[in-house]
Amino acid sequence: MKIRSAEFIKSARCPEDFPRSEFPEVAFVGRSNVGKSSLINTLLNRRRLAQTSNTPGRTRLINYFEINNLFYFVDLPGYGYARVPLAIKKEWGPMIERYLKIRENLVLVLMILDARRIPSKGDEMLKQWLECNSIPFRYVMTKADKLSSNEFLQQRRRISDAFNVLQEDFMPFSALTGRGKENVWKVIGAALEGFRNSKGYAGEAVID
Ligand SMILES: Nc1nc2c(ncn2[C@@H]2O[C@H](COP(=O)(O)OP(=O)(O)OP(=O)(O)O)[C@@H](O)[C@H]2O)c(=O)[nH]1
Ligand SMILES: [Mg+2]
Repeated sequence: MKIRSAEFIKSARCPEDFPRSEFPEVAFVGRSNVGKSSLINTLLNRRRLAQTSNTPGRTRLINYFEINNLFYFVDLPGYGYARVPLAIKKEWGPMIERYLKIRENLVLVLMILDARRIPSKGDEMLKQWLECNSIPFRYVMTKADKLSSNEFLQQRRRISDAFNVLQEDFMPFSALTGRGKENVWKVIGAALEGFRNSKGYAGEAVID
């Protein structure tokens, strides 16, 4: 994917704040500190467009980025980290749920999992919730650089068992090495193309 432009648009908390545009959007969800913002930066070849941190709970609002004047990436706050203040934890559920339910042009959710960890209760609840609400989503196993090839395969088996889905459904990724970047773009590209086709758009392709 050629990135011609990538810019931060706004931080939103409630539906009134969401952009009123027809652009399709791709959202990134997962536990705090799992690497959602880093994944966005890697995909966009930017170092600090989405703010990242060693401290969980860095992203606290719904952050919109506009790419190539054609679509949005939406960086969501993470869940499930014990040290995040209670007020923020309480706000997370309703804020994300509202977002996921209301955005008609949400073409794909990427659910980010730490390759080293077994899915948490929060991960499982989110997976079930996405399924129940027929929201299209795919899994990315990030921080793959922290495991050897064998460890990664072992972990992928454990995680896929926990979720009861095929191992192939988990895309390996590393923000450190760039591993998996092309593959994740392929999945995003297919979702964006599907949206364009469903709308009967002609002209310039989203993916090049
Ligand atoms: N080694 C390694 N570190 C990573 C990777 N992705 C993210 N990190 C590190 O993990 C930490 C958290 O990354 P973020 O991208 O801020 O995580 P987040 O999911 O956006 O976190 P919240 O906004 O708090 O929910 C940072 O210190 C990153 O440098 C990766 O693929 N490999
Ligand atoms: Mg973040």
